Amino acid sequence: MKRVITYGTYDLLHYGHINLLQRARALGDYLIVALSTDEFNWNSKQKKCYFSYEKRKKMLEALRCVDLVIPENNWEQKTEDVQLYKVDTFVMGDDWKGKFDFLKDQCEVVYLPRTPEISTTQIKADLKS
Ligand code: C2G
Repeated sequence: MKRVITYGTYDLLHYGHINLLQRARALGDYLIVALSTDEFNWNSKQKKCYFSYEKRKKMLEALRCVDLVIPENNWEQKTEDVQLYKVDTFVMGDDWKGKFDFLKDQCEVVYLPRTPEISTTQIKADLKS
């Protein structure tokens, strides 16, 4: 079984996220999503989530392409996660291109093109206008 992992906040889940998750899942047989906790988002990513971790987790778990959701508590856990979950492929959108190449000695590292026209920032801006 080929195991894939990806990381993110996934707040205001939108079709750009879904595109990424479906492509990530298609690279293997089992997709793990390491979901940024509220604390990690606030303390390390300066992101205030609209939906709590539990609500974001529930939405991701409802997706057919997602097999497991685990917490992302810090930037440093990726190496351990890849070992612990026996990950074959690490996937991120290409806005992160190159940032996680240090994992290449543990697993395949794949950066997928982002869905260009959609972002949570854009959604919030559109709702204000
Ligand atoms: N994404 C995408 N297309 C978009 C928006 C996002 O493909 N229009 C991808 C991102 O590239 C990322 C994933 O969807 O791979 C989740 O995006 P975010 O929730 O914004 O995640 P981010 O804040 O980048 O956190 O340790 C890594 C971080 O947790 C990544």
